[in-house]
Amino acid sequence: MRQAGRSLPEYRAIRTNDSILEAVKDPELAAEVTLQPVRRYGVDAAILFSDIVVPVSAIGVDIEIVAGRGPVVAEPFRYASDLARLRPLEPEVDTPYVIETVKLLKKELSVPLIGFAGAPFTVASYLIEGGPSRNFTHTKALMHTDETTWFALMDQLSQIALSSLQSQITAGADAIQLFDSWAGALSRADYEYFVLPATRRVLEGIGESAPRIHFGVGTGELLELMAGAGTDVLGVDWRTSLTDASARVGHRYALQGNLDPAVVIAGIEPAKVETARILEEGARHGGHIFNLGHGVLPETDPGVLAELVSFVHEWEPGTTR
Ligand code: 1CP
Repeated sequence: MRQAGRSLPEYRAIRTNDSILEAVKDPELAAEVTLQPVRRYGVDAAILFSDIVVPVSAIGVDIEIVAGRGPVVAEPFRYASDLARLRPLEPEVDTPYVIETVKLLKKELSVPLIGFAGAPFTVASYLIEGGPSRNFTHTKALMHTDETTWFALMDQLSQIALSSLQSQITAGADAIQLFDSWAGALSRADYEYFVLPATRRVLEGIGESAPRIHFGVGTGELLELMAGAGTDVLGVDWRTSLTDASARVGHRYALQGNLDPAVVIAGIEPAKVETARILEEGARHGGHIFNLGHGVLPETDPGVLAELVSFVHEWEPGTTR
């Protein structure tokens, strides 16, 4: 999960004033940043240090990551003519530094490495809105007024995501996560018609070459559809209990989640109570990967997170109320 500015002092110490998009071009640095939380917390997997907009930036879209805000596109995509600003991603040529970072990490890591990409809808939302958005009005306007352009854009972005993921798997990533963070903004009908086909092309394109995790925020109403896109693990945010998620998607999929990141800030005691409840629910479901329901909030105390990781490791089913 994105760490929203990363709360670790060792991260702030090695990050220069360069944008994160520059930092990921330095494989030694990107590998070191990936390793930091593994060392500090003893978590069971590492997530590559990169960003969902790295591939579109690498093929020439003028995009910056603005501190405290997120990805900002100088000239938002609005018309059919904007499609010419994208082209297929050639990972060996366009993002060799991502491949190199994965290779470096495979030598260093003793836990699995998760590679990732942004799902077509979520990346499109940044391109069309021009930045982070609350209501996604331009994105929804394009899908509802110019289907041809919308589906062509989804097609381009699905190819870009798939190529990027395949290159990470070839370099050694042990699993991949597809982030459709903002899909929860859509109705079921719009998700199914306008978004699902492109997402399915990405996840089915990966097939059995690596375990797949599919995640979005506020997607309680979309879970069955997101599971059906072709995944092994379904990420769930804290708004939907794992028990409800389990009833909706069945036992064919493992679940990932879903502690509310704000509860970690409330303190270790409330965090343990909530975590125990989640672990019980996850154990009842079967396959469960514990994590936060979304990224670590910047003001999070690393000490509380470290204690929480130990708590999860030591917990056994049936030991909590
Ligand atoms: O320079 C910085 O340190 C700024 C903070 C930051 C970081 C650490 C951004 C800006 N991106 C990242 C790295 C990142 N992004 C990772 C690597 C793992 C890690 O370092 O923790 C990952 C997996 C992402 C994925 C990502 N980027 C997502 C999907 C996951 C999620 O959190 O929902 C999204 C939506 C983005 C866009 C993005 N990049 C950065 C920000 C602040 C945002 C979100 C902006 C918004 O709210 O719309």
